[in-house]
Amino acid sequence: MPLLNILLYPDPRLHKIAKPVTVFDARLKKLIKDMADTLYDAPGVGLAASQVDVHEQLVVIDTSDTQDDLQVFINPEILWASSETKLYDEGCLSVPGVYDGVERPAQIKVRALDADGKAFEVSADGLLAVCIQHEMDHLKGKVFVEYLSPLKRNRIKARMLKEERQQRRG
Ligand code: GNR
Ligand code: NI
Repeated sequence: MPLLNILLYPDPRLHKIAKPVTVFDARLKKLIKDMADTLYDAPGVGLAASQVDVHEQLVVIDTSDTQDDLQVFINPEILWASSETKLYDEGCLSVPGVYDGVERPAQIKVRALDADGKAFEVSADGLLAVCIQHEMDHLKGKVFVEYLSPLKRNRIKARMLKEERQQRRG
């Protein structure tokens, strides 16, 4: 069960647009398993395939405290979003150490496919609604820091690049 490498902002590969999944085979199941292992190891509440340099519309989410409620969303679509919004302090495994407020619809209804290619719909609010929208942004090549002011985003970018340089020097 190999852990996958998570791309770090501002890696340009985080801005690639994910393509729909069309083949529901053993390779897809293995990718889901490896993404779940990577999510739980991090640990995080959600992981989009884009973050592990696989540009397919696949997301794994587990908002439980006990890491035993994995939800898989393939080719997800937002069917409905509330006009009511909520400000939530978001973080991202691709931007470690950064947390900032993002305003999004508070409630959503989503249609997606499961690991077997079967369609399902869910209504979500709270952290699950935030997380689904955050992960779907990743599939569109968008990282949450792009909602912040250019000033904040540039500071985050500079800090991430500096840490990356220090990492390389050991
Ligand atoms: O682990 C994560 N926590 C989180 C907290 C608030 C809002 C969104 C998230 S998603 C994030 C994992 C991640 O980067 N997913 O793409
Ligand atoms: Ni993220």
